[in-house]
Amino acid sequence: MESLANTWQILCESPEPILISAHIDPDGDAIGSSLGLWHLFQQHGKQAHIVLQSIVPPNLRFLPDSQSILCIPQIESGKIQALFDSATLHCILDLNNSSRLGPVIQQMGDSIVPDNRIVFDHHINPAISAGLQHIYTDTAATCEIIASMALAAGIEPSPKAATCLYTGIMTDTGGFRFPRTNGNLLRMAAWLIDCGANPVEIYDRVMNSNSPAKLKLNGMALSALQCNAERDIWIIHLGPEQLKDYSVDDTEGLVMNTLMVEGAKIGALITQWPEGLIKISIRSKPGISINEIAAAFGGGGHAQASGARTTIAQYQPEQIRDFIYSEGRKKISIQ
Ligand SMILES: [Mn+2]
Repeated sequence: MESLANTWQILCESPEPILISAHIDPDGDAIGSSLGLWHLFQQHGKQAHIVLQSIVPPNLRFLPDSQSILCIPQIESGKIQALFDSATLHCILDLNNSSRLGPVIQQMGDSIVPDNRIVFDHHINPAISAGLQHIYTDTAATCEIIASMALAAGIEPSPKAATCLYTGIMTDTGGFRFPRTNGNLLRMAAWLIDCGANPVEIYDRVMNSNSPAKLKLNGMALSALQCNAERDIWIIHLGPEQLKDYSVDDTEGLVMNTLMVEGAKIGALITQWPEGLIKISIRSKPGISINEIAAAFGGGGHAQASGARTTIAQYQPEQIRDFIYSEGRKKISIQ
């Protein structure tokens, strides 16, 4: 395994353009790490393009140069294909299974040989072939890894780069509250603030950006809270009728409501969409690992934060709920 400093050297010596991708339905860490790395390349006069399956969520569009991100729904796919045809290096961020790139990017990415992929990620159970893998499951965010690379390479991130990297660290730690928030992470965040990230403004732009409709959806989710007999697993299930005016992006973060109940050890959000998609998000308290529950539905993620996508053709939401109750109890009992 190369050191992060050596990997930066490899990146700097790579032919241009370099492509950067992160996961479908990008969050603050996916967008922040992609743009953070892109800005580090900018500082070094290196030509790079960010190509994503999904569009940038509205609350992350304030990030410097987010409008330069090339998203499949917004760009003619031939242009993105041409970039893949001309690029020799693909940086893959915040995912460790190429299916998480999304179908179009995954397929286009196949034109770049695995040896010329570099993965930066912090999820468990990697299943991706890449020439270089910087997968550190003890880090809080991919942005932390990119910032560590800058630090190791002796680069001071520009204010724009620092803003993007700080954002991903803040969002993936739920504002420095989730596991893996430690002294090193806070020192890293402090360094990014010293480099020009504004923590107050970033929090305001990312978090205080809900539409009234989204807040009402949150209200609907709170009203739908249900639990098992032991009252330690709390689940929100929203059906197609409740979601018909919303998108998957609108449900981001709703699952956190489930762990706010006193005594809750596992929480889940099951959303059933009008077109048949079922999205599952599962969270747990430290010491309880729930990624295997998500894996049972073809998903994955972290020990304490996992998710999966399936369809109504495969599972009824009630089956999923009951499975989470029964498997969740097993996880809690072995704690
Ligand atoms: Mn992440």
